[in-house]
Amino acid sequence: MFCIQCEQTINSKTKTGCSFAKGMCGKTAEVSDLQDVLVYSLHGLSELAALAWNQGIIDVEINRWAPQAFFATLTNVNFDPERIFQLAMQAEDYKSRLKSQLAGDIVFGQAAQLTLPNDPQALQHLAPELAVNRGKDQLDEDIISLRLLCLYGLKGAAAYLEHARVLGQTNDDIDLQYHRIMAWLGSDPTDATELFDQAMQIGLMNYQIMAMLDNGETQTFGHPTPSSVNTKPVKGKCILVSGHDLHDLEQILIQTQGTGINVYTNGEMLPAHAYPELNKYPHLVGNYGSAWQNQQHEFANFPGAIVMTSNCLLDPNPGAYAERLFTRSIVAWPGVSHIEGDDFSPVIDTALTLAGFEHDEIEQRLTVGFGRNTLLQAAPEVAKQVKLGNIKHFFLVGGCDGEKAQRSYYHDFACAVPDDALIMTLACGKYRFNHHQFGDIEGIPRLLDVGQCNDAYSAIQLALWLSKEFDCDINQLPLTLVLSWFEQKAIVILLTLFALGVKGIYVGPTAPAFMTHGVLESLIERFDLHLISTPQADLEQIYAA
Ligand code: SF4
Ligand code: SF3
Repeated sequence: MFCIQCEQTINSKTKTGCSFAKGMCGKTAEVSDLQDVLVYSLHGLSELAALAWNQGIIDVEINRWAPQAFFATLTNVNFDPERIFQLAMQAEDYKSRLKSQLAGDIVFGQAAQLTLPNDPQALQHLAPELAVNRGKDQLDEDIISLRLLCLYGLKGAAAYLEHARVLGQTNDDIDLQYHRIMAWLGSDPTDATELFDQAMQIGLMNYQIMAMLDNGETQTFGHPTPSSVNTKPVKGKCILVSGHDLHDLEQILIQTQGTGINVYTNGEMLPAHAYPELNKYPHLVGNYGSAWQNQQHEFANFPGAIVMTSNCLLDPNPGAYAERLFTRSIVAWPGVSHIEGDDFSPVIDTALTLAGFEHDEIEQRLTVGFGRNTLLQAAPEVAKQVKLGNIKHFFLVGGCDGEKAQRSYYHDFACAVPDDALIMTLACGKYRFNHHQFGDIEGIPRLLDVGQCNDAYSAIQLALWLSKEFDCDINQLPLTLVLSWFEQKAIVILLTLFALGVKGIYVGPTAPAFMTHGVLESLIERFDLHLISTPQADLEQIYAA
C-alpha cells in the first residue's frame, strides 16, 4: 500500500506515507490497494465519458456515479474491501458501456484501455503499478507532488459534488469539467505549469460546486438562522447522526416522529440545528460529542443507535458499538449494517431496543447559524462597526480537527484574538473552542459559527460583500484566514481560496506530507501562505502586516 492523502499519514525522517499493513486511520493495505485500482479505473471512465460527450453522448447515470465512487476513497470513509471491489467492477461495466457507444477508431489512453480482472486478489496485484505515485522513480518529485495536489483536490470536489447531488443539485457543465480533469490526471501529466493551472481550475470548479451545495441546502431546508443548541443529554431513547448529509438527518427526523426517540447531531452535523426545516422537529434535541477523533469513546458512551452519513468514520470495534452503528452511501466498515435507500427502520428498531439516556443533564448551550443569509443581513451593521472603529479585524479560524497535540493551537489562537475582532468558524475544528465565551461587539456575537466545511462558501460571500462595501481587494480587508487541514475536502477548499486570489492564509497543524519542499515554497511565494507557528507570534505578525 501507499497512501499519503491526509494529515495523519506517517511522516518521519525515514518514511513518508502509510505503506505498511495498515494506515494510521485503520485502512488496511488490501483496501488501500483496491482504492488505488478503483481510482485508476475512474480515470479511464472519465476519459471515456469525456470522449462520449464530444460525440453528444451524455450518460447521466455514469456522471452522477463517478464522483460518488471517488468519494469512497477519501480519508475515513470506506474501509470495506468488498464494497471497494464492487465499485471497481461497476466502473469497469460503465467503461464497457461507454466504449460500446463510441463511434470511430479512437486510440484510448492507458487508463481507459485497461480492463480489470474480476478478482479482488488480482486487482491488488495491479496496485503497485497503478498507485497514485506511479512513475516516481523516473519523475521529478515536484511533479508527483503537484499531481497529488490535483488528485486530492479533485477528490474533495467530488465529495462536495456528491453532497450536492443528494440534494438534487446537478450540473452538466460541472460533470464535464470533472471528467476532463479526471481523465487528464489519468494521462500522467508531467508539465508543472499545466499541473499548477489545473489545480487552480479544480479550485474554481469547487467554488461553483459549493455554490450548488449552498443552494441545495438552503432551498431544501431554508436559510440557517442563529439558533441555540443544547449539548447535554436529554432523558430518553436516542439516535446520533454524524457526517455532513442533511438529507439523511431529515429522513431520520421524519421517520422518528411519534416514536419517543430523541435525535442528536454529532461532528459536522452540528450546523443542522440552524436550518428551519430541520429544527422545527422538537425531537431534534441537541448535539452530542465533538469532532471525529473523539468518536471511539463518545460513540461507545452513547446509549442509542448511531448513523454515519459521510466522513469521518473510525473503527467501531475498540468501543464495541459496531452493532448499533449504521453506515450510509459511500461510508462502510466491514460487518457494520449499511442502510440503502431512505428507510431507516433498522436504525429506529435498534434505538428502541437500547436503554437511551436515563436522565437529563444540566443544559449547556452553543449558538450556530451564521450562514450566508444571516451574515449578509448583518453585513451593513458589521460594516458600520468597522467604520466606527469597534471592529478592527476579522478572523476565519476553521477547518478539520484531528488527533495531533499541535491542534491545541487553534483553541489558543481563537482565545488570544483581541476583543475588537470577530471570529468566523466552520467545520469540525471549531469544537476546540466553540464552548468558550467570546462575548459580543455592540450586539454582534464575536464568534460566528458559519457551518460545515463546505460553508466556507458563506464566509467567502461575506468577505466579497465587505470588499465591495469598502471598495478594496479581498486581500486589503482586515481579514485573516487561519485554517486547519486533515483530509481532501480541506485541500480543495484551500485550492478554491487560492484560485479566488485569497492571500496570506495561515495553515496547519503541519504542511501536507505529499507537498515537496519545492511545491510548498512555490505556494508560499505565490499566495503568501504561512505555516502556523505559535498563536502569539502569528497574531503579532498578522497585526504588524
Ligand atoms: Fe494513511 Fe491518511 Fe491514507 Fe489513512 S488516509 S492510509 S492515515 S495517509
Ligand atoms: Fe471534519 Fe472529517 Fe474535515 Fe468537514 S468531519 S471537516 S475532518
